[in-house]
Amino acid sequence: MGNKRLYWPAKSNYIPPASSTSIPKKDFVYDAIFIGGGAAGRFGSAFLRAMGGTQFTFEADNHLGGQCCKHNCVPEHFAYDNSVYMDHLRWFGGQLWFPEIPDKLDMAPIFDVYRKVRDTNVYQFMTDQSKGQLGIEFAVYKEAKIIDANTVEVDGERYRAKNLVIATGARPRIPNIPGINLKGVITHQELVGIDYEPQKIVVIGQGKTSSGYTSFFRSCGCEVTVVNRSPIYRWLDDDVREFVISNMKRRGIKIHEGVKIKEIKGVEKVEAVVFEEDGKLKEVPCDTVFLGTGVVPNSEIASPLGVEIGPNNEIVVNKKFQSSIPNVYAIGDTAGLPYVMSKARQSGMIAAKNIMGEETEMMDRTIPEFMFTTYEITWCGLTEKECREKYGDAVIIKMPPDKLDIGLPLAERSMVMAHLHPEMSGFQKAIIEPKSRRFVGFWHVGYGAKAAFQYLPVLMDKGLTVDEMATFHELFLNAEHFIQLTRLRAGQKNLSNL
Ligand code: KPC
Repeated sequence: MGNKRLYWPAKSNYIPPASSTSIPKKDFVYDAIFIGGGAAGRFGSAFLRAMGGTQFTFEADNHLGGQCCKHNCVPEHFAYDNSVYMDHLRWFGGQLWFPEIPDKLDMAPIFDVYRKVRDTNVYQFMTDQSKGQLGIEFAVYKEAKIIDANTVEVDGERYRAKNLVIATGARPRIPNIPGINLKGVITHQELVGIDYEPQKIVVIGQGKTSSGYTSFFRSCGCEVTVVNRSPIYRWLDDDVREFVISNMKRRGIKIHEGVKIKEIKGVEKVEAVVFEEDGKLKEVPCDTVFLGTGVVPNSEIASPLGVEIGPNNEIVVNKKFQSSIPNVYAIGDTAGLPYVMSKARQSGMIAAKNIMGEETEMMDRTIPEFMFTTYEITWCGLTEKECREKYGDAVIIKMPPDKLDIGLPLAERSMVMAHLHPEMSGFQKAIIEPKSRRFVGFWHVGYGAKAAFQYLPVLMDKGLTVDEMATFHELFLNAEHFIQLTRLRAGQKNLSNL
């Protein structure tokens, strides 16, 4: 069974104007041919062009920008934004000036709106920017076949390049569970094209993408049950995890951890999920199963080359994103973990630099991460436990302090929550290695701190101390309270928790 579902649902009507796309040259040797024009391929192509190189990018789908604007980042954030509004209306309804909302709100029209805007605005922007501003040469609806390390075949014609860059992304991992092919078993890809109204959803697997959708389903008023093989969100700091999970449960999401999924039941359509928990068989009725069981890199295209493939089907690369054949690069999700946008885009840039003769490796920076529930959860660096294990000690600055259900933190977007439901306004934590007085981790659950987490790891990697942060200028009231809280402790010779 495995990963045989390779279709790309949620079809789009967008067709780029012929004047925006290019005709590849047959009697020419490009510096690079990119296979795939998603985030990695598009940024790589743009960077190579900017450096004066020649490229051609073959895209199998109808647009550049890849899964990001089709099934991943954009719909995920759109669902999250809707989710927060619905969640807030549910908690605020009937108080202050807030109206009451119905128990069940439909999600199909939400994705209808998303698809319309995507097809007309986002795809068009991808075309216009790529061609007009960046000078990328590309063609869409073009399935490329690799012939050798310098040649691809498209529509029966052969094209040549000094380097090949494989940027074919990843697909959802479909677990081997009886009933997995029943109607109503969907991934985030099918969700975007949903044409019925789910009422009862079982989410199998709680990854960083399914987490946001889990809360979105609940915000819409669905009955939502999470089933997971192991404890969920094991990557989070313990205090952060506690706040996040307790707030999911507070909103009525049922969570079963450490379970063994036995079967997805149904005749034509999914009807229930059966799993084993504490040695007992349990059955949760549902009309939809949402899979959050990870992704698999699309590396099959490289099989004619015999490049090294890793354990999760990724093309194995070095820090220059070269495969085991030096002039064949793999970038983005095709090159394996981490499956994050920043790596996708940077890997394109790094491959382009190396192709153009500027030897470059990906810098060993701390990578910030985020996920959604009805909160934005952002982090970089170590958990408190990891800090104690590594350095033997940790000083913690957090808000709210232990056992205090107070309306803090509070800033834009958490103000009303902090006043109406103080215990739910958010949570944040900074972790300091006390001997060096350096920050080693930042964690935030709330709203509006994500942008800061693009810069905090850079400062942290440069050795940011509490004494230095105490000199920063906060824009009070600010989503992350790290600056002002740090300043309250920086005067201490021996730092203590706050
Ligand atoms: C709005 C938007 O830019 C989302 S799609 C991004 C795809 S890409 O710029 O190629 O990473």
